[in-house]
Amino acid sequence: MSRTSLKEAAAAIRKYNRFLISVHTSPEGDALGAELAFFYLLQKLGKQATIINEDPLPAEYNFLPGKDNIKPYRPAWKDIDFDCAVILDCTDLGRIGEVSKLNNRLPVINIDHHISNKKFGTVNWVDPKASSASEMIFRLYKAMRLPFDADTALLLYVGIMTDTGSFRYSNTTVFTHRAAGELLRFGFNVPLVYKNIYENIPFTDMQLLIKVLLHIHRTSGGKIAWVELPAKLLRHKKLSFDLTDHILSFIREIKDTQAVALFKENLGVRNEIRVNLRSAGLVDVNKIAQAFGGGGHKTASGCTVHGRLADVRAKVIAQIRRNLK
Ligand SMILES: [Mn+2]
Repeated sequence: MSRTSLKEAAAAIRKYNRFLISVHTSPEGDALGAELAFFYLLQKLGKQATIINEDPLPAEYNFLPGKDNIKPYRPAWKDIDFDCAVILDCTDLGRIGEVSKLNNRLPVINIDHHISNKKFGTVNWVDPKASSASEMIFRLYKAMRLPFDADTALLLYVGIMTDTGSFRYSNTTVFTHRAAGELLRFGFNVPLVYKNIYENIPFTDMQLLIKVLLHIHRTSGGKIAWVELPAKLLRHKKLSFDLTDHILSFIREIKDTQAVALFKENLGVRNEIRVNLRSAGLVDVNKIAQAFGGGGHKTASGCTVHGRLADVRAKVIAQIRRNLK
């Protein structure tokens, strides 16, 4: 099934000429790597492309080649005449935020690897077996017989590496390693890539991380662990570095933990909580996120829930408890 939709996606890409590219808000390595590598793919085909993201690049991704091609959303972009939108790494159109206002009547090519994808596109190439959107773009290059170069190789490697937790999560397959191996031939500095993304936390952010980790709560005999990021803790932070993944991966290392939840009060919006969920494998956190209008993968998901922090937390924890194995 996915092979047919890969062909359909490739055919649609050949057909159009002026592309709008976007990814989800709070973009991370996979979203950024996939969209920039896809931007270069379109350039190789001689097409015009503009990348528009609602949120800026987190500081740890400043080393990515081509990052200046990512433009912030402005309502004035409406005047630009696109003939196709390509949305990457998104379960639904709402995930691109304000940018969705730009593509009202445009045909949409939806390229994604989330099992909860809503198939919102005109063409939907959704492959939940792919480790990452970047791995799908890798396959697209192959299918369209386009060559990689040093920049695209680095971008796709970053996307695959970050979404697989550096090749240790269950989404890592033989194909993932084969793709990474082929990309590595371009000879970029892997330790430096790793250092840039994971070992580059500003000291003040590290102090915030430690403060958060001092208040890890556990319930159900330690099977569920959770932390909160209240707005008052984040207000003074410049939000340059994305700590979410660091917090979640630290907590999931605690013995006997089956599910981890992070509750973050969104700044600027009252009573809006971003919930990030991780599972050690037994609990299906995609199902839990979907109960609150979100989604993702079986072992990593998220949702945005309206309500007071304590109420949202109680509801989500109760739902996780019902889904414990
Ligand atoms: Mn992804």
